[in-house]
Amino acid sequence: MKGNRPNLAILGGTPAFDVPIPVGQLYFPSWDRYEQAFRDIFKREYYNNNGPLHERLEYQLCQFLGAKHVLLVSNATLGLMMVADALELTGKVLMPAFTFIASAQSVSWAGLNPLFCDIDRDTHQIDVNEILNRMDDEVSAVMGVNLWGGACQPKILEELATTLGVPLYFDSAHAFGCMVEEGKIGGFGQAEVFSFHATKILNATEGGCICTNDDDLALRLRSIRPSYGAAAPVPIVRVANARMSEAQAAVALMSLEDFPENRANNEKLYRLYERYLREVPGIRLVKPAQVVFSNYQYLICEIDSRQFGLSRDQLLEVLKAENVIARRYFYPGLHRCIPYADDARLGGAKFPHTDELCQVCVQLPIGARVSETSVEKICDILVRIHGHAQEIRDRLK
Ligand code: T4K
Repeated sequence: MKGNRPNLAILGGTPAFDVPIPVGQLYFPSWDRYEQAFRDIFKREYYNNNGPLHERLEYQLCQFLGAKHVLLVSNATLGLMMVADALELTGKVLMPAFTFIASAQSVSWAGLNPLFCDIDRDTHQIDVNEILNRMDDEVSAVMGVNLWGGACQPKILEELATTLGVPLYFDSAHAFGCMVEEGKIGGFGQAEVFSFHATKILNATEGGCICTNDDDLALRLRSIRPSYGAAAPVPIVRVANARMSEAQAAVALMSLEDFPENRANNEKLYRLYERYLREVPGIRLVKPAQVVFSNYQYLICEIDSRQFGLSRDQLLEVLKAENVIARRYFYPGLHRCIPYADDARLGGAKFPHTDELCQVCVQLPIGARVSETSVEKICDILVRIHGHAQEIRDRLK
C-alpha cells in the first residue's frame, strides 16, 4: 500500500473512486454471450414454464450440488416459504436472530412465527446450545442459516434435529458452492435454499433454488411452485407461483459456467484484504467459518472502535465520501425489527452476541466488479482513516 494520497474526502480531499464501488457480487457475463443467449430465447419464442434453459439449469445444478432434486424458484424468500409449507409446519420455527430479514419473513408469510436464538460470537453462526435453550413445544422446525460463505455445522444440526424430533431446513442464500467436511452445502436437512439474487455468486439477476434429497418433499414442492394450468403432481393447499423464467435461467447458466473463475477472484481479493488489514488496528476480518471450501461471497469485518478510532457507523460515512459503498449487515438484529421487536413471544430473551455484531460488522466490496487495485485503494483508505481518526471524529461532530 502506498498510503500517499493527499487527503481523505471527508477531510476535504477528492473521493478515491470516481464512481461508487458497491458491495455484492454483481457478475455480468460478456455482452456477446448475453446477446446470443437472448437471441436463442427469441428464436424459440419461449419465455417461461419449464423451458429448455430452465430444465438445463436444474439438471446442471443437481450435478454441481450433488442433490437429488433441484427446483428453481423466483427468489430464495419464496423458496423458504415453500419449504415451510411443504413440510406442513405449525407454530414456530427456531432460527438465528443474526441473519437477513428475509429468513424470518419467509416464516411469517408461511403463517408461522419465528423464534429467535443467539449466535456464536466468533463464527457468527447459530449456537447449538442456544437452540437447546430456546426450544419449546410449539417449535415445529429448526432453520439453520449458513452465513457469509461459511456454515453452521449442518451435520451437528442434523443430529440435534433428530434428537429433538423436528425437521431441519437451511437458508443457504450465502453458501452456494461451499463445502463442509461432511459434504457440499445443499445436501443437508430436509431441504436447503439458495439465493441467485444479483448480489450473490450464482446470479440469475433474481432467483434461487431449493435442493432436497427427499422424493415426496420434492413432489410437494413442484406442486406448490406450479405452472398454472399444469397438473400438480400431488394435491396441495396453496400455490406459490414462484417460477423462474428462461431469461433468468440464461444468466444463471453463464454464471454457473463462470463460478470457478468468480470464486477464485473472490478468494484472491479476500487474501489481499487479509494481508493489508493485518496492518490496521481495530479491524478484524471474519474468516468464512466451519467450511473446507468457501465461495468468499462476503467480505465481513468487525470494527473495534476503541482500537480503530471510529465506530462502525462513522466508518461507513467516511467510506461513503470516498465512494466506497459498504454495508452494516445485519442491522438491527431480527429481534429488534418490526414486526418482531414488540413480540411478547421473545419472552424477555436476550441476544447479546447478535446485538454486539449488529453494532460492529461491516461488509466491504468484493466480487466480479472489484479489482485488486480497488482492494488496495480501499485498504489504503482504511489505514489513512485510522491514522486521522481524531481529526475525523472532530469533523463528524
Ligand atoms: N437469506 C439470507 C441470509 C439473505 O442474505 C437473503 C438475501 C435471503 C435469504 C433472501 O434471498 P432473495 O429472496 O433476495 O433471493 C441484498 C439482496 O437484495 C438480498 O438478496 C440479500 N440477501 C441481502 C443481504 O442483500 P440489499 O438491499 O442490500 O441489496 P441492494 O439491492 O441494495 O444492492 C447492494 C449494492 O449493489 C447497492 O450498492 C446497489 C448495488 N447494485 C445492486 C444491484 C441489484 C448494483 O450496482 N447493481 C445491481 O444490479 O439486499
